[in-house]
Amino acid sequence: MAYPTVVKVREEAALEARTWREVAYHWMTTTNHKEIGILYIVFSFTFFVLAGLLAMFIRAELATPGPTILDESRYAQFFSTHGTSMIFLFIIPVFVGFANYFVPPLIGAKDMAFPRINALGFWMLLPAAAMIWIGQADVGWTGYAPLTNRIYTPGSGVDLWLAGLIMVGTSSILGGVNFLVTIFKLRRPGLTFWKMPLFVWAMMATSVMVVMATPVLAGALTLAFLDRNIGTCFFLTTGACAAHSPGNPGDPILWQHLFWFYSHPAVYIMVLPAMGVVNEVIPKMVRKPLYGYKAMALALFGIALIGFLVWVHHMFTTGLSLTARAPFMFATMAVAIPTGVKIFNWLATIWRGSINFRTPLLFAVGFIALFTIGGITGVYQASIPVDYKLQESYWVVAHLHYVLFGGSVMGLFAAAYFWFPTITGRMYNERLGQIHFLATLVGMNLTFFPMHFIGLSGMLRRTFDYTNEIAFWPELGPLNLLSSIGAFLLGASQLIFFYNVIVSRYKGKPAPADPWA
Ligand code: HEM
Ligand SMILES: [Cu+2]
Repeated sequence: MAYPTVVKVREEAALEARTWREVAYHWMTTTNHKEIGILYIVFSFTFFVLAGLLAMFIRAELATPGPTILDESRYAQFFSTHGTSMIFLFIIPVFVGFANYFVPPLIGAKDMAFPRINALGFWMLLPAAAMIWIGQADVGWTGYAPLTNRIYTPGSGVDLWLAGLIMVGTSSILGGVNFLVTIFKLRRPGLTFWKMPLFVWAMMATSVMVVMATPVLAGALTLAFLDRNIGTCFFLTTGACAAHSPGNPGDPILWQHLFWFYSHPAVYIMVLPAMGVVNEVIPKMVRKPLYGYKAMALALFGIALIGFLVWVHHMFTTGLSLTARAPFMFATMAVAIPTGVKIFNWLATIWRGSINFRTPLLFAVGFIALFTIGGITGVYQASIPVDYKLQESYWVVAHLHYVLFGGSVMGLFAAAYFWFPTITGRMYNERLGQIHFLATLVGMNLTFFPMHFIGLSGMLRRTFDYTNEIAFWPELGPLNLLSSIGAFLLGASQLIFFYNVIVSRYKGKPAPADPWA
């Protein structure tokens, strides 16, 4: 009877004896969906830290008026790389990671439909990230034309940024197709769409958006690249373009149409997976079935559909006619309907549940509260006249962080704590998780809430120095300082999360069969 133990001991010895080369080779060649999921998650959190460090520089610079630690061009590079990385190298890939790990088992599949393409999608992100970080382009995450043209921004930074984003986009499309084929073709027999877990529904809606929107971004980036490098005139009206094609000039506004046709849906590409997570977490933690399953699934697709019909709300001040703009105002406000369905169904699920106040639930409820604030400030911006005041101001920075930090990142933390026991087989430290939640909640509101007032007081986003503004609006001093203090608290509180995850991964208590019983 000693035999199995001996084999086991040998296997363990073999595992320990693996050199780092063998381990590296294993991870670099794996096509297993769980391992690729982990690669995505580790990659994304690395860029959360790096882009978060840039945010600390930004807020340190803005803590007081006048230049302090950065200069103007460095500042522009930092907020651009911060925005680009947070979106394309953190939030979007991190949910691809969790979905890689969980979608196949949730639908009874052994792996993704195309495991090698899955690996390719991940490995493309590395050179892409390197290009974006080496490039340090200073054109915002939006890369507006004609700023990206070589006439205005020479050097190779923007080329690297464009090429990097084309690779990120290609990786996204490969992932989107893979999820759709997996969900459509590899479900276990008998698992109809109406029986699928809502996280799978969310990934299905997200993947439809990825597959429909991302090619438009990739195309637009390619055109901008051609404008820069072979002198085409898609987005440029001045210089050589005015001379050589007078009757057929390019149009910088065309860039905005193409960019926002992708980038508004991208907001939902970043939020629908978080909603999917909240759909899984809440029923489990309040020990009640989800209220309104079908409505929740349809609402995901409702949001995805409307998400494609609203992009012009980013362009209310570009001189389009009112007739062109008005439908987009109403369409934008209509997103509140499916979103409201979700919010009220979550509240109805929690209502009279037997509530288990553990960390995943705290972050899920944090998601509902903060995402709702971001949604409400969005309705103000959707109103054309109000947007004339808010456009390009710090109000927008407040809004976008309530949606992306309050929404996507809170949902992401709910996922991370909720699935930590499944992925590692161990429990995280509950008390540290709760402290992390509280510190994040306080830090996040302290950082971003004052930005609404900073914006209303007349400070524009992408501002490096507000010495002139402060002469007119003295409140900008204390408000900016408050926001910076919040940012340092927010940054520091993430260390609690990383400490908890790393220590618990090796030393945490073994997870019981049902960690949330
Ligand atoms: C760690 C906490 C964070 C802090 C303190 C922070 C701070 C800031 C600040 C101050 C700006 C405005 C810079 C300017 O306009 O001059 C900014 C821009 C931005 N942030 Fe963050 N941020 C944080 C996290 C995030 C996250 C999690 C995301 C997205 C998932 C994000 C996405 C963006 C984007 C897209 C921009 C716009 C960049 C641009 O104007 O092109 N940030 N951030
Ligand atoms: Cu939008």
